[in-house]
Amino acid sequence: MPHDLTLAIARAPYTALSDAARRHDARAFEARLFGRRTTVLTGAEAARVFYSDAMERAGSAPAFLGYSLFGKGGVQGLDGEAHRARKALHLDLMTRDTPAELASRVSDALDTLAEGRPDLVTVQDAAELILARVICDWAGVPVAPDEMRMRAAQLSNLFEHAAPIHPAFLKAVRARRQSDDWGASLIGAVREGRLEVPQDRALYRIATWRDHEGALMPPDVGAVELSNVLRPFVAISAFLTFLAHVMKTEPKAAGADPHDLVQETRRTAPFFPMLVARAARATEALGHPIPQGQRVLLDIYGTNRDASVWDAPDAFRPERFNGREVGPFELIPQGGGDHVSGHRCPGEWTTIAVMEAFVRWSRRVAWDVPDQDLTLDMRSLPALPRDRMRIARLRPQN
Ligand code: HEM
Ligand code: MYR
Repeated sequence: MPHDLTLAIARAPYTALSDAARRHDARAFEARLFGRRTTVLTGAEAARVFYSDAMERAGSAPAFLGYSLFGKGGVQGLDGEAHRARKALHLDLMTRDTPAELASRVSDALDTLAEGRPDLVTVQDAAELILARVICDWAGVPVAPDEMRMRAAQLSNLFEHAAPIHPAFLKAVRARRQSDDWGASLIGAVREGRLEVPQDRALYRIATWRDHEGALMPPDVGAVELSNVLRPFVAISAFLTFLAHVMKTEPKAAGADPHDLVQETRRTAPFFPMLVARAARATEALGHPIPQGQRVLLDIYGTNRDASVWDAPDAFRPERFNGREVGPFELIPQGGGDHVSGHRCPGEWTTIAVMEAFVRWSRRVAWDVPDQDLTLDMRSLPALPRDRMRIARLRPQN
């Protein structure tokens, strides 16, 4: 009887899979999850199998994610032709200029924040509000000034409480319902001409997009895809919090090249712990057989710390990225493999650009770090610092 990992994952969502791999002395092994046989894959070599055409996504994600983070009917759960077509919608929204444009808007908002010389800022909360404002404006989604805080909290609740290991999960469920209602009414309003949105904006493009069979998306599915643009952009806030955190806790952050610092932070931050798929046909990984229909978990956190790829994987060393070519399965905080044909995150370039803008901004301003709990809450997803990274006496540097 394979070992049941359910409790271990609830206790240590980031490290349970690589700990189990060490115990099995294998990077592909069978375990149980909620009583069901599950293959666990960890490390760059095994990750390649997770992205092979033997895997499918439909119906593989745990049901709770449909009520929280992802909603129902979105690109994350599609396969084959339907996935390719829907993915093209997301990739088309990300033109060559999009990452720089979004990063520049965030950079301006950060400068405005520092000009106000606030005494105390909680990086996580301030970033969520700034990012929500920027992405709604960019996407053509109208939000009244007095509504903005509510929408930012709603979008944040989708990813901060997505897993039911905490009573706050109910916040995510409520946020999902509100977000789906909001999105469906926006899409209806655009389709009926009650809301005028420029044709190049994400809201308009999603509302009028037709699939490979020529059909519009049902409004609730359109709402899920709209939230797939708004929510993850707001989730970049967690990476900005992790950046501010390493700037305080990691001696090597100070002089690092911005790109290297961003990559090392993405590699090490406890953010998206693991992914789920199912074997569409019998296959194998590193000699370990995977029967058809079996659930398969990919260990994201452990793969980013794969010792056969990264020297001293637990050490924070931005310079390891200097001049280094990174393979498609080696650094997978936002998924691995190919962005077009696979499920890899279409927002990866935008995430990197916004993070780099934050690093550059941090070097134009000064702040103090008041006493607080800087430990990461490793049982929460994402595992933010417990006090959400408070900074004090934020000011432009002369
Ligand atoms: C997919 C993480 C930012 C849109 C993914 C996946 C991960 C991820 C782990 C799944 C990969 C897979 O299933 O193989 C993150 C993290 C982000 C982030 C940690 C930063 C906080 C963004 C941004 C956008 C975005 C900024 C868009 C504006 C999406 C979409 C998918 C996706 C639509 C589904 C793609 C598919 O199923 O084909 N992301 N992402 N993400 N991400 Fe991101
Ligand atoms: C996004 O919003 O799509 C990207 C960032 C969300 C990170 C949320 C982390 C919680 C993920 C739970 C995954 C459990 C997989 C079995």
